[in-house]
Amino acid sequence: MKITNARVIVTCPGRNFVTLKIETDEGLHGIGDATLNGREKAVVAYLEDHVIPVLIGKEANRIEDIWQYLYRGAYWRRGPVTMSAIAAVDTALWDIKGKAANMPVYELLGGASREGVLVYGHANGADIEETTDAVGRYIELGYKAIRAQSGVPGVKGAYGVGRGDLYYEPADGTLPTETLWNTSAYLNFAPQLFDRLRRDHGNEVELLHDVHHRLTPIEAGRLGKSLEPYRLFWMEDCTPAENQEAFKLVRQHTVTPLAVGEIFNSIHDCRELIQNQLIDYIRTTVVHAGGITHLRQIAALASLYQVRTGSHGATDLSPACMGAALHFDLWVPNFGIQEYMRHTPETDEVFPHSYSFKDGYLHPGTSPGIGVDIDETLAAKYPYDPKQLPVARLEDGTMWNW
Ligand code: EZ4
Ligand code: CO
Repeated sequence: MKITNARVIVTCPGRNFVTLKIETDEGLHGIGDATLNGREKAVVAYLEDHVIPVLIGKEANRIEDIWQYLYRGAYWRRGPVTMSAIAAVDTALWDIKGKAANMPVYELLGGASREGVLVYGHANGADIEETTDAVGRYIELGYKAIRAQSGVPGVKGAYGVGRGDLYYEPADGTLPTETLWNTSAYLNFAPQLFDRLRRDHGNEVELLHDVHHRLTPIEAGRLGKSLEPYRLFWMEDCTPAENQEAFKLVRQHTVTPLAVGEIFNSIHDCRELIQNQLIDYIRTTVVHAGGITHLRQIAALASLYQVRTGSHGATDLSPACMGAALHFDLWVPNFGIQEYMRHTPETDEVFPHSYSFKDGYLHPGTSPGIGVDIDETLAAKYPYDPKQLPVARLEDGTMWNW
């Protein structure tokens, strides 16, 4: 089965998505997500100028060989642009292989290891009152695990506070929105938020929190310690992870479980954190970390150290990524949890999919392949709308981590 054609589809049904569609001489096609939020066009150019020309005529069944060809063949290894482009090819080829075998991708990987994929939803609000109400609504919807983010008194632009709680989308400006950050106000506030959430909602629901790279290692240790009474499922991205040794300091001070990795794109980014058991959950996902082929290597490494998966699943990851991730999650032995932010109804229409939510779990469905397609006619009605992620500064003007 030869690859005869491949093209990139850019669409903006509420937010921008980049999708690679690969066609074969047997009439089967597959799709893969290539969306890199705020940097979409870089991946489009990478695919169109450098990847698609070498795909034409290649054997579509040779997923591993094509992965190695694109990875080694670039000479310039790793990086989010390269690895998102490779991921799109890889996902589309797994989709095609599933269709050729008439099996859902989780069957090709080794079959289901569980009945459903535990997901966490995003509850957020401008203050504690709004946030606790939002958590209550997610519990009513059936969620067993909920990420809680709240506006912080005195902080203009705390991370994760949406406009309306269902479809939070941070990439909101043609030029980056400037937000302000105040670490001491946040460190003072966060334990109050979780104290209130436990008092209002009890101990059964799993609560998660994303620090979004804002703290230094010792501040992260202090936050983790102060949140211990509220038994978080995890504290995410508590400090930037370029310097992975920094997590030793965090670990020395807290037993709050740690999750890192949504901005990682290769097993080499994860290796030190995993091998030194400095994290509990690895958050790499299909689209930004080289596809299913690479993600399973990361998961295998993690399994040696009892680190479990907790893949990124924000709205900027398209339904094509979500579908592929759910097949992976249903199979992977050391699964932990999957992030799940609902897409807008317009996005769901552009990407018809077989995955479904029930009682706090997602199931990828049993359609052959990844179970997600793209309606190209509908996609063409939503032209690309350039948007960038915000930036953050401290109150004295110093650039900080958004
Ligand atoms: O800010 O995906 O855990 N989820 C997150 C996300 C990221 C966005 C960036 O594009 O941190 O909401
Ligand atoms: Co995050």
